Amino acid sequence: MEAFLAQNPQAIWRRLRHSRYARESVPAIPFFGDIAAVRRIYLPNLAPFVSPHHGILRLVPGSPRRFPFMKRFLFALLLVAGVAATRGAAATPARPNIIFILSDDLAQGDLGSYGQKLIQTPRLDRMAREGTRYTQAYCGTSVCAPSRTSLMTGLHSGHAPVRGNWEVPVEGQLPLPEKTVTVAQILKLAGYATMVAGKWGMGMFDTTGSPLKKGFDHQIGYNCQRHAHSYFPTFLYRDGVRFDLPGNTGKGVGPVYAQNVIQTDVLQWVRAQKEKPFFLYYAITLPHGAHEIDDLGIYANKPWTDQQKAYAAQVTRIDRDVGQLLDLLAELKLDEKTIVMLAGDNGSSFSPTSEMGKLFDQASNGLKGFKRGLYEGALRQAAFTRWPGVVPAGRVTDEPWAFWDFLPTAAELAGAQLPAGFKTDGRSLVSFLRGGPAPARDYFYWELHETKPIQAVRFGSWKAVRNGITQPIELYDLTTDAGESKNLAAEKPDLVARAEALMTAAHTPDPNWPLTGRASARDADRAKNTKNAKKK
Ligand SMILES: [Ca+2]
Repeated sequence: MEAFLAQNPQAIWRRLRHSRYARESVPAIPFFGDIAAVRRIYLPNLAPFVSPHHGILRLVPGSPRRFPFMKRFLFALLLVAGVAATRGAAATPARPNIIFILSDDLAQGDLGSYGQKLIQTPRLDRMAREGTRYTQAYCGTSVCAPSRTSLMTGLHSGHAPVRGNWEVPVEGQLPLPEKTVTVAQILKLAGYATMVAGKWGMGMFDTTGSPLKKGFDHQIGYNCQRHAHSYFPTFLYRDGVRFDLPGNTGKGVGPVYAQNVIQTDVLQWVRAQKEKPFFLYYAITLPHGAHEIDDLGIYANKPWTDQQKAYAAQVTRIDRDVGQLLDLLAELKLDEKTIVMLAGDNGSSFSPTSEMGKLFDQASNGLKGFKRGLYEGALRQAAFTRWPGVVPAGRVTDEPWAFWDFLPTAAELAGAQLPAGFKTDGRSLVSFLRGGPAPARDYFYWELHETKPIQAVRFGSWKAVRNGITQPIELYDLTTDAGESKNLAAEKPDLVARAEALMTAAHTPDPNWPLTGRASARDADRAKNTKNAKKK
């Protein structure tokens, strides 16, 4: 093989040089091995014809493409790729740009690719077709702050420092502790430029949970989740510094739509990234309530309520804005250097019998439950990944993964070192993203501290839910009953015992998050916030 590597490229190059040239390039070849080895051994001879990006080999326009030559050429490339892969695949990381778009409360059933008919999402549907769509992608847990904490920290909600929405006076949420490491810190250390846009919700700027202390170079948008309930707020933050949105009152529609300000900043920042790979965490606040928008667009004359029109317009605005971002990647020729993942942060926020649920029939997309619960409708996300040439296009998979897998996935893609002693509950999805099977694991675990603490665990196709520590464990077989309608607990006591043991093992006790009720400090903060709200 060494002889082949040393000599055959020369022979191929000679033949290519004397063949006819075509204007179009041929499709890219995903490359799974050591790109540095290919560059070193192969490209010096074939540089005019091969454009190497991170993990991709593509013939450049003008390459010869007559079939007999091309067939041999591609064959030789694949051989080299295979040889290089066996020479130490992990030696040089691909280091793509990484974009994670997290929509607040977007549900599977909101999108055309999951069956929505009334709300238009052509660009997101195309994104799903151009990549892989997941039917069993699980959020961290089914409300904002703990779900995002799981995404950022690689920890499930039995280990994470934030396991519920805890508002801290006068603005912001319970901060991530100083010692908690985020994916942004890991990527920043690995040389990535980092940005967070939209809503943060894991600590104000003067706390240990500030995004600027958690690995982000640049920030635009809201910090506090409550502040983000207004789409026409009086101010936003850029790099932790407050700036006004003139004319807005924070009460209903005003002149400046916050998402427009945020989107403009995101596009500018991406355009400016030339030196380093980048990580963009785009936590879009739409379509969470309040359902406010600056333009109802194609829904203005629909025979729907104002809230229904605004909600549909919010979802379609996500579609437009994500489309603009994807268009920018294409313009900057970053398509094949950039992995884009998109997900909702929890299931639909609506009951199927609500004003939205009834019209759009999207609330749980055939599943049971919605936001603030732990049934599948609360946990399964609208989610897809696009990375042309690497992530298979048109793949739809029902293999499960969860938000806490993102950190180890991003770290592997970036070739980043994890800090000594760092522990994650996640598994790297890199092989799964590229078309392989999802990583094996013993179980997925969730807890949620809203009105009363609740827990759920999935092991294999079994799903167990406990709606309170004093409540009985319910057991469902997801292979035959994804809608969790038939509780099999009485028939399967051994599996119930196993579920209980997993729930116990997965929950690390934390004084902030007792399974028996609410922490008194949290109640005290809530009382202060209520008092402040009355004063206003
Ligand atoms: Ca949410």
